[in-house]
Amino acid sequence: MTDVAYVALGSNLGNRERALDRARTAIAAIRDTVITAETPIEETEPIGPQPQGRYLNQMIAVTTGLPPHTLLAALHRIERAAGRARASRWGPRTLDLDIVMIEGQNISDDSLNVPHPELNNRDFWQRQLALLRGSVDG
Ligand code: PH2
Ligand code: MG
Ligand code: MG
Repeated sequence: MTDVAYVALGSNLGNRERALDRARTAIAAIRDTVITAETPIEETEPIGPQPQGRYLNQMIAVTTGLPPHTLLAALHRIERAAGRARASRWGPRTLDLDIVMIEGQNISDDSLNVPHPELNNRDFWQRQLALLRGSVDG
């Protein structure tokens, strides 16, 4: 089975643009997974309690033969390999990779919620997702 998944990339620590570039390269190397579309990178105001720097955010569409939790594990490995530093939940981080949506799937368990519960609160995710779904659907 092939799924179409939408993955959000975010960084607000260190060389943010390089973190996103490297993340895309690493995602393209995940087995059975192909990046089919990317949005432009946008700079966004931080969402969350503590004062922190602005984020670079981007979303990509992938097709993948991996089950959702296997894709998630691969994304977590990429975050760790990026030397992800994260002080706290919602706090600044070098790289964050979130599965925002998978076409035709609703998942809700201890490790994965898809669609991502924050989708409704993030204008930039909604805009980026609309762009990608437009280009995926032709
Ligand atoms: N991610 C967070 C917390 N706050 N703010 C913006 N602008 N972009 C993010 O990706 C983001 C955030 C936790 O994952
Ligand atoms: Mg996140
Ligand atoms: Mg995350």
